Amino acid sequence: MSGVARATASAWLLAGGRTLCLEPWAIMGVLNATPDSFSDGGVHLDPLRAAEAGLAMVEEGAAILDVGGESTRPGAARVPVEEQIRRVVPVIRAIRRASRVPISVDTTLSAVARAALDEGADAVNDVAAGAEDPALLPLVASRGAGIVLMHRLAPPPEDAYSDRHARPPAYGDVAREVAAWLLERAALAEGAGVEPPSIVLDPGLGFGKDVRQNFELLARVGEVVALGRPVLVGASRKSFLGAAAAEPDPTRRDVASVVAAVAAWSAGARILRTHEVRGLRQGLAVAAAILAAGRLEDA
Ligand code: HH2
Repeated sequence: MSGVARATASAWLLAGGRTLCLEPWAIMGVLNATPDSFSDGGVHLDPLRAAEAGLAMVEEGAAILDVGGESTRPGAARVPVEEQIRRVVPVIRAIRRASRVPISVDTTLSAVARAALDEGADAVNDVAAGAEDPALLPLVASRGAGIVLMHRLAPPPEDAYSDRHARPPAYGDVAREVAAWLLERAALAEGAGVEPPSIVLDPGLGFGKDVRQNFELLARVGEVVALGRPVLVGASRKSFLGAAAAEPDPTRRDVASVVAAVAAWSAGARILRTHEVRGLRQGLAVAAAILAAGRLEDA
């Protein structure tokens, strides 16, 4: 595990001037208030139970909870604004009653983001990087909220699982193109008034990439880190891991997910999005202990 890229920012600026410490890592626990998410669909439909599950993730080591009301799995139907709000707001409200843990809302729509921020969410996780709703980046700027800008090729109805693309999505050099696109989106976000320390970049594993392209992106995530912004990686339970590990059931891919997240962390990604917090925290802690022991030997 030598040659670790140093993450250049050690904190993420959130709404209200709060910051999320990114060293040595920040685990983002996934809380999907959806009936149809690819691995936890239907698990968190009751808002109080969802909040309890979120708080349990915090106990296990999550530094931030990502609450979503629309599945982004390939082929998923779009969920209307009102329904997304109906799903996410009670969950955020219930978490907020019990805890100050940072919360991001996983949405591409400004109306959903606004409702979530009004309930005390701190950041917006936009898998469209502001490209779907032109009001989203100005909203984030006006609230001083954090923003995740993720790369994807197409919205979910037009996408396919990594192992089911009829032909590889067209990239010349996948890592270079993703990094260049994220740089453009970050400049656009800043142009809309978003503070630079509020911006996190995400290569969007599983979104418009086939199995090989996802692994290449993961292997070269240091090139996204080199852009000088905090980087989030969401590999958890995704189908490209299932393809390598020969595991068709997403809920049985948690070990594969830990290995992928630890690899991303070793390359400098600091926010790791996961459905299963405990195993990831253990994996990261062991990787960090190995690194620290290596440094002692050098001294
Ligand atoms: N992946 C998913 C959803 N949101 N956000 C970011 N920033 N990065 C990701 O990689 C990412 C994301 C897909 O995972 P999940 O939320 O579990 O599934 P679904 O979209 O079916 O709800």
